[in-house]
Amino acid sequence: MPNQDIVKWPDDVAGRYRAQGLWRGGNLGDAILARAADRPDAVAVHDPETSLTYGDLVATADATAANLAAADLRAGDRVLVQVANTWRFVPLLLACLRRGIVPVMCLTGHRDRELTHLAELTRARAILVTAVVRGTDHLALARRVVERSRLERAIDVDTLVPCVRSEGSPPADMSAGAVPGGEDPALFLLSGGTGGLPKAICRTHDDYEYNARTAAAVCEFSASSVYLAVLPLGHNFPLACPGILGVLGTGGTVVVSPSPRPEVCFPLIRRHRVTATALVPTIAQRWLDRVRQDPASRADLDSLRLLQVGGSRLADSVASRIGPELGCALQQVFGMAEGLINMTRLDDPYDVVVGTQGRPMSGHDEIRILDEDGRTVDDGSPGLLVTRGPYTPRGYVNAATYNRQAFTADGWFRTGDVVRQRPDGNLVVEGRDKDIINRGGEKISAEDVEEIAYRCTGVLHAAAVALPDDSLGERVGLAVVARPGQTVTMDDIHAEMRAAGAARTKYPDQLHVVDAFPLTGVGKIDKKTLRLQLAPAHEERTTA
Ligand code: OOB
Repeated sequence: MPNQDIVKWPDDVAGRYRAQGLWRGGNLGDAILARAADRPDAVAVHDPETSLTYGDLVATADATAANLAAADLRAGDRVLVQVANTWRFVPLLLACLRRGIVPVMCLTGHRDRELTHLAELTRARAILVTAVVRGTDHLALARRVVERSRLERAIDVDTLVPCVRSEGSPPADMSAGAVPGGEDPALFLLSGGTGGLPKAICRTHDDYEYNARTAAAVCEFSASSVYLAVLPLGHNFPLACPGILGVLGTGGTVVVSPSPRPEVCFPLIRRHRVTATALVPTIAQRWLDRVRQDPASRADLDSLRLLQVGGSRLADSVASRIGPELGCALQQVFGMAEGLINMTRLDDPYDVVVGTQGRPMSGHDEIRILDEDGRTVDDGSPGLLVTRGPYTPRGYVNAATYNRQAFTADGWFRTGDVVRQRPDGNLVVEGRDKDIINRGGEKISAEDVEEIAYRCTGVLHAAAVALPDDSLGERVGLAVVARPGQTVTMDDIHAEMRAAGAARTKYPDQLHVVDAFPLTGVGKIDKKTLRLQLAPAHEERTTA
């Protein structure tokens, strides 16, 4: 059985989701392109270089599917995808979905260490890459990973995804033959959560289609919506919350931005009359700064109706500036690759939009807030958020042992987030109970940073912690106890990071050599106290 590494929803629960019409049993790619036949001439995708109509998109996805088949990739195969933000991502994704080839959504920041791990974890057969991204030769990287892993080949997406014009002809039907769908795997998202290297989350055709459709409904997307995809396209937020899949599923247009910089995004918004986009708080802040510095640039944002912000905590003081300074509505989104998406609603009162991270997007989401003993907290008290629902899978891929920790016996996912629920149902994220660093929305496992730090000969003990950062929200702090008579410098640590082939975002931003770590009662490193001890040193940081 090829999918034995995947945890399915229990049969009775799946049956209920189907009976309620939440899960529709089809192929996600087909569902997303359902509107293409009615409007082959409408624009589906723009990027700074190319525009594709819905007809072109189907024709291009079709040609891509043929190229995937020619590369001997078949339904059920898994492929690592490390693609830059360009138009090619969209037909590539649709081709994979319609052929049942399962993309594993890697980030362009991933290097040898993460890619090799993901290849083994997911038992992927190939890696599909944009050859060069911001000066990094990803094809060379991919070839190196092929040599060191079970991967059979590296393929440049420029050759895999040709631009095919449909010349107004109705889109061909690619769906002939057995098309995977329903509860089959559609794609794997990655979790940067706890426990070392990234884990994979299998999202099915049914659950992800429901995810994109529900988010699009909450955000009131329609055929006139124009969505600017700014964040890395393989991330759940720009992909399906509602993102690319949500906007295409309603017949709208996606504009792909190669960069989050306001100098790049603002002209794209103006040129394509963008109506909605999604940002992490760090980038939202940069956009606000841009408008403050150059008030005329605000005119570029005229068409923008909705700015979604999520991925890490948006400070109330920044939230309150978005409406008045950017001239669009704010929606806070508190989501996760593992499923549950919370959103403030478009007609929510000001205090909800500015002061909360919203509530579950579906009435079928179940949430509970628990104390450390697993009991529901008193109303309004902070506690650990757990969740189940029609788009929250019941386990990570190929992670039986870890799943026993991350999920309760009755299938609730432990998010690791500490929240409180207001009487109006909205959640406020108060903190977290998981050992990660949320660096500008990118999640870094403290354990992985420590694992590499321990390779440094001078390091006796290592602890990575989140430290405050004015622009990123959090930065990677590393505290070490040196071996007697030895020194440890930032250069030593960075050299180990390089030797390990780790993603650049994991490199510590700040290093502290301390005499000893504070310990908890049971003798574990007390990271809460350590963070407090290091945070005041914020000003004297050593920056790489
Ligand atoms: C999104 O997904 P991931 O998988 O990169 O990260 C999930 C984690 C959450 O468990 C939480 O710790 C944090 O990121 N987070 C937030 C937040 N949104 C996510 N913390 C505070 N406030 C928020 N608004 O980050 C993600 C996925 C889909 C949509 C939006 C975000």
